[in-house]
Amino acid sequence: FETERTYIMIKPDGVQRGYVGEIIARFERKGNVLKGLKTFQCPKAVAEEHYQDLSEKPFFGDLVEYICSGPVVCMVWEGPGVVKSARKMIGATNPLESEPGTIRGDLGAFYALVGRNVIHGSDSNESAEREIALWFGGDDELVDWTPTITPWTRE
Ligand code: YYY
Ligand code: MG
Repeated sequence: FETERTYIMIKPDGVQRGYVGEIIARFERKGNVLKGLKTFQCPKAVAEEHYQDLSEKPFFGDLVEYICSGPVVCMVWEGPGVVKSARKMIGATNPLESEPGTIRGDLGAFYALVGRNVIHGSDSNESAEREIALWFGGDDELVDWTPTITPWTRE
């Protein structure tokens, strides 16, 4: 597995319901490395750019409004194959269809609303780099570090 980065964001419902710590703990437990973290009140233009591929969808306006409805928590996680493993940990888009044990399966099914699904994770390496550049102001907002335990955890 290649060491790579992904963009993870706790959506306003996840923040309001107090799941920031629980979600961060799951990514840490998996052995990923936290390279960037901030709370952010998203302006409409950023949400529109983030979801640009969905701009023709009927739910686009609601989606943008929801992402801007309260603070989000923006994160960059690094790890081997983390783009795919994060998507697995997050679960299916619709919380009612996400498996138990996934973040959406465990924390999202509260609503039975596909749009309120607690968390975002990049769907490819290209999306990850685009989204990191969009949500973080530049490399000064990220820290390049390696945990001291790494020789024990990686071949
Ligand atoms: O990557 P993921 O978040 O699992 O789903 P996407 O297909 O990229 O859609 C982004 C976002 O849009 C989704 O998390 C909820 C919302 N959405 C919706 O409100 N209604 C749909 N039918 C599909 C997606
Ligand atoms: Mg997506």
